[in-house]
Amino acid sequence: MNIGITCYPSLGGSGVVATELGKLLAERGHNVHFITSSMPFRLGKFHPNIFYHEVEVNHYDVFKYPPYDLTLANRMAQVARNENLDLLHVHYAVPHALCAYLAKQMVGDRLKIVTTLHGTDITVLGYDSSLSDMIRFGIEQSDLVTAVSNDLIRQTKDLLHVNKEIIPVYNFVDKRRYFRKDVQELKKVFAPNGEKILMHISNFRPVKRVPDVVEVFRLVRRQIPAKLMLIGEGPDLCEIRKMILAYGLDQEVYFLGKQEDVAEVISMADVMLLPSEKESFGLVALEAMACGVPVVTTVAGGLPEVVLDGVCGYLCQIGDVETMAKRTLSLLQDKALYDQFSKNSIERSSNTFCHDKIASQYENLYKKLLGREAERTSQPV
Ligand code: GMT
Repeated sequence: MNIGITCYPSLGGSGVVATELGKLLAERGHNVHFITSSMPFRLGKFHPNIFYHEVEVNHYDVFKYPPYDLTLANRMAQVARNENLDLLHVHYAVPHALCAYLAKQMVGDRLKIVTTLHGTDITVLGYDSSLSDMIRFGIEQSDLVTAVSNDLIRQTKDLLHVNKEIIPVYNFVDKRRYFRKDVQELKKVFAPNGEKILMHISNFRPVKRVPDVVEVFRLVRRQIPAKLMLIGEGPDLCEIRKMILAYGLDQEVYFLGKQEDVAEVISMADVMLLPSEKESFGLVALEAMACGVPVVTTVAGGLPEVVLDGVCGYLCQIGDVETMAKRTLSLLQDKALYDQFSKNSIERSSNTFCHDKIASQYENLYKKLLGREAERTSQPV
């Protein structure tokens, strides 16, 4: 198949999933064309059947706002014609589903549109009345719509009342790259006296509730020696630095910024903290599980579909930092329990969220949409 993929190419779970999926589809022999504003950051080395088509927005004085959406739609249509695309798989509804719809109007009905909903395109933008009708339209005009959790499907239906089947396809991790790496020496640099390492990775936006991470860390440190590693960047980072200084914890917390080799970094962690108030899936939780790191998180959104409570980590109420600290301590102070959770996490990530299985689900959905025979080996979610 000739497949076009559009996503946000910079850091972010939806871009990671889109890029990793593209790589898997290319490994399966499909021609994959990324149509994005810059090279997707996870694309990495050269792949013989992966192509990158840059969306370049020209600036003209007549425009107060450069028309990125129209340029993207135009580029999608060009690539669809030139490369004979069978389908465009767009990740994140806004504006990608609408741009794909426009491209399809230009190219003709043979071009199919697959839209994957990732979370904030519904759970944040869906509340914005200046966008919500457009989002609903984009979803309803797509030929196939998937969402990364059942909870996100429920929220999409409740909020936007869309008249469209939405198919759940979970996110995945590539277990050939996501496993616990040997980072003993590296870990000593950050925790020279054998301190436990708590970790948080996010885009430091309010929905991630990063202040809760700091509160949990403070409570944990009252009981055991521990360090905190914060990975990523975003609008709340400044406030978090101030908070850590005010608590006198600056020698105990490491700010590592954006990281390329996430599996290596995660392998240093003892517990991953993800106290989000919204999270359609929580790719970071899955990445941690794949590396055998239990996750202490919340009941928000799709997280209960990823992290099984009392099996791979703990699900707590949003904002309940005392319980999160208690659960973190229970894991860190009981080696047998910790090892069991670690084993359960690896098993769950490699069974339920196996990269091959999820790639087959997408591939079979494409084939069905295009009227081609689906592989018999695939398992529905
Ligand atoms: O987490 C974010 O704010 C980034 C956002 C994105 O679009 O990349 O993440 C969303 O998509 C990820 C991949 O499907 C999910 O794992 C995240 O849970 C989801 N974020 C939210 O729902 C807040």
